[in-house]
Amino acid sequence: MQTSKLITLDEFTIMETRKFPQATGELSSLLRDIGLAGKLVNKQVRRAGLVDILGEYGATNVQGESQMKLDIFANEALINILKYSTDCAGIASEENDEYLAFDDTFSANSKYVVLFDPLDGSSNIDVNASIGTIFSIYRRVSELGKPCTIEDFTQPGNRQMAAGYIIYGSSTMFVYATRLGVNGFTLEPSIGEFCLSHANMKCPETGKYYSLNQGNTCKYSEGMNAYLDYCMENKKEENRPYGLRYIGSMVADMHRTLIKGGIFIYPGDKSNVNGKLRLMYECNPMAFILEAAGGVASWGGGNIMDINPTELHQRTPIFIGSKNMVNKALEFAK
Ligand code: P6P
Repeated sequence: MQTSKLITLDEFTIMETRKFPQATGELSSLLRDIGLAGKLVNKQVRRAGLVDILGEYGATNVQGESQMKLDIFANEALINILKYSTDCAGIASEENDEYLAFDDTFSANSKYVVLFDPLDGSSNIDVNASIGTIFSIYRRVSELGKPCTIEDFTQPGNRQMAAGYIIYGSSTMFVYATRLGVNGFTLEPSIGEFCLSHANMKCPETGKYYSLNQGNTCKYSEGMNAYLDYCMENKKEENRPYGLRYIGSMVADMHRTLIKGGIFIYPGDKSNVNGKLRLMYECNPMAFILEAAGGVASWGGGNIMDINPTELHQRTPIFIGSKNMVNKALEFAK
């Protein structure tokens, strides 16, 4: 039986590095470290119902959200692996009030920092819906050899070197983007490796799904409600009405949007002018991925990745997905 050549994440990142003779391999090594953290989290997620890891941790995070035990496990797995890697100067996490500068010599001489949401969509854990880890990688702007600084963690999204997510769904996938493009890897449990399964991923220019929490309609602007009417209008020749798909887990909704096309929206509204989702470790990485795949990501008045951050946990409205659908939505929402 012909066995197709499996290309693991490790092999793929090394092959990508070879396209840049001056590359040191540090970014590849960092991606592999994050992949290892994903495998550790996956092991716990897959058995969450069997071990005492479900249920609330009892603490609340910087967002004021109750922390699920899996949140804490995922956060600590990422921090510990990146702290002892040789390629990360420090991290910022949704679960931590402040960034962490790793204080050993190796880390102080590393040129990258990583921001992440360790387990996004964690309110879905107890109902076994897909959840995910989101990460964003920047080259630091602070002096090598010294601890990283807040300026390393508040760069605009257009300075990202790489970004990606791990989705713990019907299968576990590692999807990441560099400026070369977007590639997806599916975990093969029998060998414990992420293997290339979705090469050179592209977001279709249009799609048939819109994805938002329609329960918030009462808080939406007139323009947003006009857009919803547009989505639900009976225009067969324009493939409308669109279907509504909303899982309530950003990684799951974004993974579908990347593969099938469509639009995901979490807009500002009358009670939260900046919406709910976080710029640095949810919206910027997803924007980087979707734009590398030919999609568009806007805050409603410009590109998400052009926002100059003022604080680590700031929120932003987001309109993201198929180019034609986002541009149409912006005509209404502006
Ligand atoms: P809402 C999950 O809590 C999350 O941060 C994202 O993963 C998801 O897209 C969003 O919030 C869902 O928010 O208000 O619709 O429940």
